[in-house]
Amino acid sequence: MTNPDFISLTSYIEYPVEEMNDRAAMFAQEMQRRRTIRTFSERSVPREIIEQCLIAAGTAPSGANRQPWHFVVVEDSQIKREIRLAAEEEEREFYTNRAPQDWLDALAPLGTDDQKPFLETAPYLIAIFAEKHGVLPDGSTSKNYYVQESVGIATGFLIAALHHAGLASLTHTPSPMNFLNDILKRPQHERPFLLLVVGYPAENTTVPNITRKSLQEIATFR
Ligand code: IYR
Repeated sequence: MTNPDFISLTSYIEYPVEEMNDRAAMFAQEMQRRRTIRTFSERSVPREIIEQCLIAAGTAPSGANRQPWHFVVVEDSQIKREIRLAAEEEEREFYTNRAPQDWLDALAPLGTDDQKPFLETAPYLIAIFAEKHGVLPDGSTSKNYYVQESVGIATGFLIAALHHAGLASLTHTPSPMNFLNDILKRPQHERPFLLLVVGYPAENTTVPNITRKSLQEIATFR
């Protein structure tokens, strides 16, 4: 067994309880403002902002610290077009044949369909890949643990970071999305997890008139 290497925790900050209360409430309020949008402006966004948000995403905890995620940031309009065409093909199949009626009923309040123009209008598409296993420098493979959970948490951090920075996003999950491996030239041991559409809302963007569950509905204290 190798000796674990520990260093002193210097980054932790304890706030007085009152300040903690304020911070918790402020953050909850800030997150309450977040809405998923489906109409994006073509306005460009400096790449540095996306880079910082990705650094924040990369701080997510992960199984055995394997950090089994890879983010492909797409800015190129030709690649966006390819992604849109492939995604719309899958979505056409989904909406006309694959989706059972109960799923279509559940989606009705969101007003979604097989048209995905935002895949071309938004300045960034961030394709998030989950690494089913790692690859060591000698080419051999290493096991990853809790991959779905880890990548899900990192994606949550990313969505929160983008919102915090003042950008809007859409979690888009064309299914299946193996076409992302081909278009983005990612190896087969990386599984497309989610496609995040990022940018400014288009002018006069509307969102579904839906609500969030209350604290009482989502939490139990005992
Ligand atoms: N992937 C399809 C369908 C879809 C599924 C769920 I669950 C949503 O919350 C929204 C859409 C699409 O993107 O249209």
